[in-house]
Amino acid sequence: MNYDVIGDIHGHYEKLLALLQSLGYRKREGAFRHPDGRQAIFLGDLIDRGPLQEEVLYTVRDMIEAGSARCIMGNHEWNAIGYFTPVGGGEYGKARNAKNLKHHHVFLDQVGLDSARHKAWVEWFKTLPPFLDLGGIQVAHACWRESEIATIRAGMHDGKLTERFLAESFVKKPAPTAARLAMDLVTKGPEVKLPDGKVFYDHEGTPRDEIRLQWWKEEARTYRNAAMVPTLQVPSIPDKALPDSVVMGTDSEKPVLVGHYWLSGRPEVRNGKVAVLDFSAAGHGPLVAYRWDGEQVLSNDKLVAVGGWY
Ligand SMILES: [Mn+2]
Repeated sequence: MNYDVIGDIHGHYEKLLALLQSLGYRKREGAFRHPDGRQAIFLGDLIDRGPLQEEVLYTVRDMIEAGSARCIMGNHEWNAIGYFTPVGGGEYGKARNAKNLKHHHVFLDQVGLDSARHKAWVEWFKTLPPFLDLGGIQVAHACWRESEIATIRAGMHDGKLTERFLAESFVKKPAPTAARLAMDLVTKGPEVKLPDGKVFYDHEGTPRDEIRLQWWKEEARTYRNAAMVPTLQVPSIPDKALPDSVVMGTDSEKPVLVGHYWLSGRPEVRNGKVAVLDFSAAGHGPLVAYRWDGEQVLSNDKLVAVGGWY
């Protein structure tokens, strides 16, 4: 089967419609379908931030039910499950505090906190697998590493996470569970604490002592070369060797396609083996798809970008 792998939508329904149109999908019998039988693969983060989140959810859900799409779980769907799920003592899997509300309130405004629709969408999020092995390629929201994928696979039944694994994935204290560490890596990617008490300032101006890693840069050996930070912040990242515990690259034998990273600039694959398809559709960037037709070396001419500036 050939696939159209689609990056993070974050409620931007107008970009989703434009991209599906441009890829050749047409609405028939209630769902978008491709005349050649291609399947759309959504990389997660359907919700939060954008203006028409339920429209995106209905569109994707209808495609899945029609057999014309599959979708994996992003960190925003995982967080949404936690935000809805009590874990005892008046607490939730994802704390209902101001910081988390800031990232989730547009979704909650649309569905209504603790409403029947809220519950129904959370139940649907639980049906999304955190990764898919599609034969010739593999997809996850942020990173593929065999050990963490194996941990998650062991926590799945009938193609979805078990309630028990999900509950374990919300446990941070006294120490994060294996389920939490695996979900963190696969849906949010690897991070490392900066040495010597150093910090950088993220795009909201918040000081942070941990950096996201451009894990696909197998050759990167220093914090500065590996860091995923705003360009102006690069000089403040130490040009010092990464600790041995940091693993760069992926051990997947097949090409890996992910979203999550809010890239900017002209859409390009990272290399022949890794494509990152999030080019900030949540902001002013385009929604990006990779049209995969069986090749084992990914290439830029298979990318389709619509609905944004770059
Ligand atoms: Mn994400």
